[in-house]
Amino acid sequence: MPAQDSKRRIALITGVTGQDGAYLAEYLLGLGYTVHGIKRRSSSFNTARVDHLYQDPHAGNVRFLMHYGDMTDSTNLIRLMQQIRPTEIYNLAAQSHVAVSFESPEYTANADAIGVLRLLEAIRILGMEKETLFYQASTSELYGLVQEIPQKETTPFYPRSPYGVAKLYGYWITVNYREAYGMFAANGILFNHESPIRGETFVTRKITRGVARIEVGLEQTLYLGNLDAKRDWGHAKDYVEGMHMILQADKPDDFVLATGETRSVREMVELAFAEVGHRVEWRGTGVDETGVDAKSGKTVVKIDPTYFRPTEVDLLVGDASKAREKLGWKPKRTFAQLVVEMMASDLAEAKRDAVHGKRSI
Ligand code: NDP
Ligand code: GDR
Repeated sequence: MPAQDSKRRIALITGVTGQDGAYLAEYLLGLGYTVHGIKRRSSSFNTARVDHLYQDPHAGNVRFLMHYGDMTDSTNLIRLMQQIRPTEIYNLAAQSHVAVSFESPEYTANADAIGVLRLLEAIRILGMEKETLFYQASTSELYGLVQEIPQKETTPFYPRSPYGVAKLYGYWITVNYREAYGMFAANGILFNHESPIRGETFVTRKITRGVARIEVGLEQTLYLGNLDAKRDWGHAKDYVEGMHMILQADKPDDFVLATGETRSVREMVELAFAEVGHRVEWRGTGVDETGVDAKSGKTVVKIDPTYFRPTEVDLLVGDASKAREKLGWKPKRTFAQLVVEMMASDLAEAKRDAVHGKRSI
């Protein structure tokens, strides 16, 4: 365990503007940390998820600070690390969309694989190996093509996308720097986790948002890809607590965080529609399959093959026994609660949109 100054609790979160970054920042602030986040420069606002945490830098005793940066820019990362000297780094920044990684494989590798190396090297260059704990956001996508059910820390990896392959490098370079330089560097191998602030193009949020917009009359049809993929979906709030626990362990190690339950995209659609009192019946097969509202007879789900992936991950279900036994981590929220919470949030948003409409510039 690095000789940390016990008074300093300074976290650096890359990817602070994302789903997990926002929840983790809020959680660590609640624990008394000073939290620094790296955000990307953008021509439009990209801080909506953390705006409620904003503190006026002109006021005294500011504990939440954001800095411009990018995982593809070593000089920027080294300078920020030198200024902040974090006691804990959570590397959450990534091009995190699996389908997009087939469109932008080189960029995905640069940010998601070499980006991890850049941060680890920054720690070494600055001689911070003994003062900084490092968390790497690894993923169940490492398992890819099913080798074992359920998947745990010892299950062989077989990634199925440029994203998964880039994250494989991130996983192993973290293990290597731990072994080579004695750094406290740990991987959380997290299975899918969702929330009302999940990005709108990931399937759970796409479904809850789409169902809500159909319900209020803003849209008619939800277009999806593979309905039979199965995922182990948990709640993001439980998982960010797990990230923190991984860095508080006596020694650096790698941990699976998962619920141990798996459901198909199809089941997720049925549950979301059930939340607003509709039953979906499935008709037809293959790309012609449709989901029909049992009462009105309207087609509410269609297949769009552009959402199929060149190589798919069919089934993920995790075994988080190691995290339960060694860290005392287990998820507190159920999948049913997650769907209720996401639907309530998206319905409220859809109703607002229905009243106010789209603004023109
Ligand atoms: P999001 O896509 O919501 O957030 C990703 C964050 O990374 C955003 O803040 C994004 O910035 C930032 N980012 C992307 N590219 C760069 C870059 N080149 N330089 C700096 N920042 C960048 O992801 P999640 O919050 O869901 O996931 C967090 C991490 O955990 C990711 O690494 C993801 O791969 C991994 N993961 C996620 C799981 C999940 O189910 N959610 C499961 C397992 C792993 P911007 O807002 O500007 O786009
Ligand atoms: P995933 O999440 O690829 O597991 O990666 P996503 O929600 O994108 O897909 C889950 C499954 O649903 C199928 N699917 C669709 N997916 C999307 N996005 N859009 C659709 O219209 C659609 N229709 C069917 C997909 O084919 C897939 O099988 C997420 C990300 O957060 C990663 O960063 C993270 O590492 C993993 O979870 C664990």
